[in-house]
Amino acid sequence: TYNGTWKVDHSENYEKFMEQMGVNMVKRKLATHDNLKITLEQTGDKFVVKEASTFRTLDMEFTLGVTFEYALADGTMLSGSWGMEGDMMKGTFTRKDNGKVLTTTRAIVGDELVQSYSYDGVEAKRIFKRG
Ligand code: MYR
Repeated sequence: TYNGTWKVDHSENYEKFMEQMGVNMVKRKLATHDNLKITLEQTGDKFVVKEASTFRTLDMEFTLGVTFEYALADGTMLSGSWGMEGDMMKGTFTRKDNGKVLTTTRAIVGDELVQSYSYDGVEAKRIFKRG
């Protein structure tokens, strides 16, 4: 189950990923220590998400397979949806400013939540522990 609170523990290639996304250096440095915390609560196809970081706090919800909009911390708007492939969450989102696609997955691996990100040929991971 994805339910619970997850705190980022470490990241892989996340700075390169943000660079590819066009995030400037100052914000990348700050984002490296964003203390991202995500609380997920799934009921059937519906997820309630609480996001907290040094940048902001955000409450939102989405339904699997249903398109929604999501603003990144820098204001970049994405539109897309999450789905399930087996036990893995798979998200496909399109940037509204340039039409490019960002894909992301969430999987529970052991006692960690691993989120992968892919954009324009660059991949990254963030690994979360229950908190
Ligand atoms: C959620 O389930 O947490 C809400 C929807 C997430 C949409 C996709 C998130 C991509 C985040 C990419 C971070 C990029 C930073 C430059």
